[in-house]
Amino acid sequence: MLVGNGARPGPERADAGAALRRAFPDRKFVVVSNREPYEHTWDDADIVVQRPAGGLVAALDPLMQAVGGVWIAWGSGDADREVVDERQRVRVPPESPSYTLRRLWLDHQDIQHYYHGYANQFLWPLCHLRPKLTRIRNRYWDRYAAVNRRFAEAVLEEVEGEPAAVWFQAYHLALAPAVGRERRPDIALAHFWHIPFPPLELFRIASNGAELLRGLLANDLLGFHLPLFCDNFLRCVESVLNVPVDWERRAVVQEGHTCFVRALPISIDVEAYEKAASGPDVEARVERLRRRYVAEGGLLGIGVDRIDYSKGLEEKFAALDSMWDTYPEMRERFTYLQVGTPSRTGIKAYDWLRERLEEITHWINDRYGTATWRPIHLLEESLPMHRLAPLYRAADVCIVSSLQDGMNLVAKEFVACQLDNRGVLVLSRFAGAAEELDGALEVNPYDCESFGATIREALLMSEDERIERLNRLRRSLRTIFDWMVEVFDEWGAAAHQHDAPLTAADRWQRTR
Ligand code: ADQ
Repeated sequence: MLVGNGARPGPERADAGAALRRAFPDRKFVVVSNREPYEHTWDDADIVVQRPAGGLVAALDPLMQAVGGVWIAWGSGDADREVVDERQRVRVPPESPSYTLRRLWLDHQDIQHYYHGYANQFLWPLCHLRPKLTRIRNRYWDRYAAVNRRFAEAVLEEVEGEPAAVWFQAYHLALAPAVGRERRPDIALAHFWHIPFPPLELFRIASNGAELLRGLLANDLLGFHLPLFCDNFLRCVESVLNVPVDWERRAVVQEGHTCFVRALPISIDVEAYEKAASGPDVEARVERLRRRYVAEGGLLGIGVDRIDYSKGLEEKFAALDSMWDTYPEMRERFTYLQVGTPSRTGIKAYDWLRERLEEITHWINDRYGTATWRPIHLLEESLPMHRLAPLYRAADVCIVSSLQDGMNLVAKEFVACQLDNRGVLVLSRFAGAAEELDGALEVNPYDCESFGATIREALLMSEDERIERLNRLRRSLRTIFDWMVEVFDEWGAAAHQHDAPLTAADRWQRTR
């Protein structure tokens, strides 16, 4: 049950587990991702367990706890090797072990070329429409292919002799499904891509594009956030592989195997955010936060992003500059707090962006700041949920300025935490969330003057309009469990009825 707050009731964790069991009653369930759900690290002479931040891990871990199975991921903690058995496995969570974490080891070259290289300096900029930032290097591709093979080998070891359903996550693992399919055609395979898929004109930059597409087509179900990304993928298949696409069913049939391509927009654990934003302690914290950043009667804006060029942070700061410049009455009245987690450090485009943001922050603060007021606070930290939720609740406006974004979970987290009906969401039209959430003020982050004017409009909005918009936002907010139920229903249908006529789910999907 959701805590309330006008959000529509939706499925719960148990429903997601039930949907998985309905789809695959007798199969071993395996999740494969680059990041691991638990990391063991040294703290002086002790080994401690950390849970890396991130929406997906936070959502899939409870599901795995409920249904059991194996999660295969890169063992990235410096004490990870100390706790695994001879098959590189450890039972998690440590306090009540309920599923197996199988770790895969990456050496320095793997991390440089597979992870920082092909995944983050080729696929990421390509999929976020930034061709100039792509780096094409043979060594990146070679390692990407080799590490994908190793992930697939690990899957095959884990499911040896057993029927299985294997779910790959994200763009790090495009090739692994094909290796799995070739060796074990009976396994049910699905993949969720998590980021946009580029249009054909850009995808043609990928020298190994055909292999990427073939890798992904080995799945029974391939999920993207938006129908646009499905269409982009299917056009690439048609053109690059010269394989016919069944546009009616959004499917590709090859040698008797069908890959269904579906738009399955992800969400958050709404109830968990509502809870983290509730209670007397949180109320006191919200008051303290407001006192710290804004004067009596002042207004607080926030943004929460990884420091990544796809998030449009420079554009957001340009819009804030334009707003304080054009509307001087907003100076000293409105303060902006940007929480930005440093991300992918060591990659030039990321290090450079971080420096630029610090520079722009100083520049704006010098230009408009006074002895008692600092316009922008840039907090380069990763905050746990119990600190993020009160911040969302304390803000009068949350600004999401993505230049390209598969979905954007921050927009949804902000809506879930609006227990005081205080906040207005300013949301880039280029975030996938803008397709789904109804009630945000939409902006074009490239148009800094109108973006700045919209921030002001959000801050001066009447209470009636604010509440009306928040109610619409809550009604359009689905939970991560809606997403899982949809994924498992679609996947079950895909795996069991490759060439069957349209299912009810197919028909429903096509009306979206
Ligand atoms: P990301 O690009 O990482 O995810 P996003 O969807 O916004 O983007 O998720 C970020 C997550 O990290 C959120 O849960 C947020 O709370 C958290 N986070 C960000 N900055 C933080 C900070 N400073 N401190 C603490 N937490 C912070 C990719 C895609 C998205 C897609 C998701 C899920 O790029 O488009 O929505 O995967 O599919």
